Amino acid sequence: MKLVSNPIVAVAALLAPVWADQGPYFQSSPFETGKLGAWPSETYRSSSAVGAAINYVEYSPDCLDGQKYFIAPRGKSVHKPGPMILDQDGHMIWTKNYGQTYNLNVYQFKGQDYLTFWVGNDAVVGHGQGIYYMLDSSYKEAYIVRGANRLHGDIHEFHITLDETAVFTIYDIRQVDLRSAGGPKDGWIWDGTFQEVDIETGELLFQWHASDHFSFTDVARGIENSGDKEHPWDFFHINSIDKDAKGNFLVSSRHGNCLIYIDGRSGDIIWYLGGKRNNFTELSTNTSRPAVDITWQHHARFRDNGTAITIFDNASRGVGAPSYISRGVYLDIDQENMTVQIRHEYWNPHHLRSQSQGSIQILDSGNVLVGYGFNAAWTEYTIDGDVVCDVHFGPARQFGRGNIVSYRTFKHPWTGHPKTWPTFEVFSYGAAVSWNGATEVTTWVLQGTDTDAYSDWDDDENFIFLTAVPKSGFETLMAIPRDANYTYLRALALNSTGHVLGATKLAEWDPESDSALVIGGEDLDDDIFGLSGNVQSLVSTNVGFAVAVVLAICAWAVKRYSPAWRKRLRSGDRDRGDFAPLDQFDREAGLGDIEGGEGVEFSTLVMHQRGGLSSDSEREESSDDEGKRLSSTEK
Ligand SMILES: *[C@@H]1O[C@H](CO)[C@@H](O)[C@H](O)[C@H]1NC(C)=O
Ligand SMILES: *[C@@H]1O[C@H](CO)[C@@H](O)[C@H](O)[C@H]1NC(C)=O
Ligand SMILES: *[C@@H]1O[C@H](CO)[C@@H](O)[C@H](O)[C@H]1NC(C)=O
Ligand SMILES: *[C@@H]1O[C@H](CO)[C@@H](O)[C@H](O)[C@H]1NC(C)=O
Ligand SMILES: *[C@@H]1O[C@H](CO)[C@@H](O)[C@H](O)[C@H]1NC(C)=O
Ligand SMILES: *[C@@H]1O[C@H](CO)[C@@H](O)[C@H](O)[C@H]1NC(C)=O
Ligand SMILES: CC(=O)N[C@H]1CO[C@H](CO)[C@@H](O)[C@@H]1O
Repeated sequence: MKLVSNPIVAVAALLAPVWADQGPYFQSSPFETGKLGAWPSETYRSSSAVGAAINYVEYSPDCLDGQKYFIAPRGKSVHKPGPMILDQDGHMIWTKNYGQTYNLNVYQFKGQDYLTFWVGNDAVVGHGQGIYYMLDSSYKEAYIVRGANRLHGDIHEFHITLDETAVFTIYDIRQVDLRSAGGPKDGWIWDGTFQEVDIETGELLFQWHASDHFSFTDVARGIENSGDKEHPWDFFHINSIDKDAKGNFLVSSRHGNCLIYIDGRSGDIIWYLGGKRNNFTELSTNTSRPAVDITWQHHARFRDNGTAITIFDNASRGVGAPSYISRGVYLDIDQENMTVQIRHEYWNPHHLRSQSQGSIQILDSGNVLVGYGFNAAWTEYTIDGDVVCDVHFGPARQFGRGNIVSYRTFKHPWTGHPKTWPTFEVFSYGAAVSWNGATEVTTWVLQGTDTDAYSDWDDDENFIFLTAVPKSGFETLMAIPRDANYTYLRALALNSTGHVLGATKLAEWDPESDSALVIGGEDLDDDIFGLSGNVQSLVSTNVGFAVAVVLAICAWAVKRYSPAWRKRLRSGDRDRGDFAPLDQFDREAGLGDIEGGEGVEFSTLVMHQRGGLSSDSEREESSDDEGKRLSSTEK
């Protein structure tokens, strides 16, 4: 039998952990100007996955609620698009190369949490044709939801209702008489359509076509794309669906600048909020823009049992047209007296104008998360609208160009137990380990052995403890003790109570070699990992191991909860940006040298805080004329 591990080595490793993936930036001007790349990202030694890097423009510990962020980065600069989960510290947890992905979210279905998202062809003028995935906590594709009647699921909405059914958007080509809107008798439209289906059987429960109920003359955009068969007119532009306890639907029509409330049996429109047929009397007097003036909005959801609605009011018609500052709104509606009043507004501190996409979520903590869709940003607010954290996942210089976008942004609790092997790479006296999607790992343990007999995996005589290191992000680096002399190495993943959750395959180790020799690893879709129950007994009998695990867990807890550690962690970022503690950060010096791009106005980015809204309202007014000019010439 080999030497038993050396706890001193383990302690040394704990005191000087190496931070593998770098973690978030704080008010980094190189990040915002694009000096860190068109898509600032994290790459790893043990995995070919690419994680989004984030920059905290505003930061507060009040955002640390233990939940995860859900985005789906895509766009010209994103070379590996797909669904992505980040932890509250900005480290990636999971991604997979699904291609163009929209609307990554978490829903409960029959008591289990599922990751839901759309994948497909999004190059169909402003909408898409694809399918919806529901992944369980092991990242297995538990359900695939498709449109019924051979129609394709669209990017804009996938929502699991209170009845545990799925509702989603569809753009269905239909032939219609467009003479009422000044078009041809033999006209063609992309009809704003939605379906409600049974998730398990795919059975169609309800289907609704906008052109059966919504007048062509009630839209805010005139006929575009000529309205012939080759260029159908997207007259309604459906982009969100919710269903209330009464069984009726709330649908957002972007091109109608309104929300409509639809009878869940007849499909008739019960009321309009905003747009040309607005039914509501506005009670708000203290807001910069009335509730009934929502424009080009997204993501309408009922709140408070149908007595309130939240909307991402992006107020921007699209690329090329004048844009207005986007806001999140929380509205109180009285469906008896037909009144509406704005309870809260959420204004981004940098006055982002999102020409498309965006989301608003009320978090479990009571805070509000607004995703800026077309701009690579999200902001967490208090319920009253004060900014708590403001985060960019792409350079602000590129905002407004759509190079890095995420259709919506969400924050939820999530526990992932992947059924893959953790991936491992060894180089000289260093080892790197990661486990795509695993949320429960707190400690990595390195072991050595001289046998590669796989049948001996549950034979604890063969594996000798080398070191233990707290998990430090998506990837964790471990220093291999200098006195180690084994032919093979592997790493074990431990949770916070010291249970082994998984093990890497064996790596053949050559300390002279800088490049890795790994048996296994890399492939994110590797074999299903079947860890035998005996691995537990294998490690628990080893005294050095037990000591190290306790130390590793303590170190992890210190890192997790101690402000001092956090500070130290952050001071390590000094080289990576213009790091400065938030209270000392000099905006002029930090971001002031950024030159304006076509997108966001950088003077705005630098100078304006929440109080600066008034000057922007003036600017809005002056560009209003431009808006009118453009829409009149377009007609
Ligand atoms: C909303 O207005 C329409 C007319 O545009 C009317 O037919 C409908 O009854 C109104 N709905 C409510 C709930 O008042
Ligand atoms: C929700 O609203 C419905 C009527 O729309 C009412 O019957 C129900 O009691 C309400 N539920 C709660 C929890 O307030
Ligand atoms: C509608 O208005 C009436 C009269 O102002 C009021 O008594 C009633 O409570 C209102 N309904 C609701 C649901 O607030
Ligand atoms: C506007 O005033 C009403 C009534 O005082 C209040 O309930 C609401 O929260 C205010 N809205 C905003 C956005 O300040
Ligand atoms: C490692 O062990 C082998 C035999 O087990 C021995 O020949 C070799 O010299 C050792 N190397 C080091 C660096 O200790
Ligand atoms: C660690 O994993 C074991 C085995 O899966 C489980 O029983 C235990 O509850 C886990 N500990 C925590 C804190 O989740
Ligand atoms: C208050 C405000 O900004 N309203 C504008 C919203 O956007 C439309 C065009 O998208 C303008 O016409 C409104 O004036």
